[in-house]
Amino acid sequence: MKAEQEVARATRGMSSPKIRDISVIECEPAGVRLTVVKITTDQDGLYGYGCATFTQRADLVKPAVEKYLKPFLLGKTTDRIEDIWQACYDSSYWKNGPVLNNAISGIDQALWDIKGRQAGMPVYQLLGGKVREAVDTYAHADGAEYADVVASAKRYIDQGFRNVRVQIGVPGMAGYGSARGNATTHYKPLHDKPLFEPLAYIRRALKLFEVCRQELGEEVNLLHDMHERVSPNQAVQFCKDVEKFKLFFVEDPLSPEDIAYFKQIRENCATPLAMGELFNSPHEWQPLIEGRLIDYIRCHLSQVGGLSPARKIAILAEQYGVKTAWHGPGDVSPVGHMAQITLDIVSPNFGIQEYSPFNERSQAIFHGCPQMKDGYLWVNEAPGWGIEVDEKEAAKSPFTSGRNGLNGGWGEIRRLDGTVIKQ
Ligand code: GCO
Ligand code: MG
Repeated sequence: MKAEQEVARATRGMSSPKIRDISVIECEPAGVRLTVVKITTDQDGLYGYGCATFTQRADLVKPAVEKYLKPFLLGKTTDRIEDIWQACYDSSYWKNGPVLNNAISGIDQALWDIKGRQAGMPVYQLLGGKVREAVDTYAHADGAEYADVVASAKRYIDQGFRNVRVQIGVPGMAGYGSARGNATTHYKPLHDKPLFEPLAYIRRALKLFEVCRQELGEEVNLLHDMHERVSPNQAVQFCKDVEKFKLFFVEDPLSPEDIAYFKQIRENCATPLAMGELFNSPHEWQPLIEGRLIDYIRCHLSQVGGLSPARKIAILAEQYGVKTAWHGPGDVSPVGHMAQITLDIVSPNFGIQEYSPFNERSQAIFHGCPQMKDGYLWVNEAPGWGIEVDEKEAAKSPFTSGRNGLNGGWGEIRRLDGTVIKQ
């Protein structure tokens, strides 16, 4: 190592690095748009990465970072993570929206990465160190038919997973989380868009849990994502009806607009409830946690503004006996996954972590992805997030306009009569 580099490394942590540049890395490994913010400091070789992925409106996050946060932050010290978070949050006056929160998350997580690299420690050490060895996860089992879901779940159980989310296709319909299948149906929708009817889905899902318990036994933990597809009263009934299957949790039975109905679900059953991936504002998670109306808070870290606010949510939840189950789909970058498993490993009230495998393209771009073994994710032990982004590889997988030409935006799903439903 060159002498100057040694000096630079030795003096890190003593002097205050200043933000010299902020750039946005965009890539689309295997069809999923990922956005990562890079902060470079005035200290030799000291930089950091943060996840700012909002796949459905990905193109808007970059200008939010480059046109607004970058000029605001250039020259500021990286020492003050919380102070920077507060200043960015307030500087738009109107706030708590997904684009701006993601932009702030990119900055926030990059600053934590820098802090870890300065200290020569993984970020979990800066948050107090591990309270467990590794992070228990759940995998996604799905299929067009019951037998396909069971086979898919068995494959994960054989790999060592103790927890499996099960989703079944609804013939002729655009259900969430599984293939649609080729079954012919009698439906005659009054439109040519993807179709969904809540009651058809509910019947399939209830039967699925019965089949899964028969075929997979009692020991495996089963989870299910309703993806806010039914009416509030249907959600109350559904949660009541599935109580007997002893699910690990039912996720998103209600949409964020309908969270007041959680009270009714609670009054009717003890089915464990998870909610939060769509939340952007404290007004959404506070009442559910304080009212003990859910069992698992599962915000999407970058949608709430990064590691700093998510850590506060975890601590708030701990006070009320609510556990964490951070949102971990494919549309979180490996940097974002490291941020959430960092929280998992330091939080006493960790519940479970959603797992999405890091595909080959993603691993070519992001070096140092967390390792999966027997259903457990292991944090990277290198300083910061322990992840290096290969920008040349990232450039080989640029954003595309997507299969539907909507740049990552989702199309519409309609009921038989043409009414748009929540996705
Ligand atoms: C989940 C989610 C995802 C989201 C996706 C949106 O629980 O994993 O519901 O599958 O739909 O992240 O882009
Ligand atoms: Mg979900």
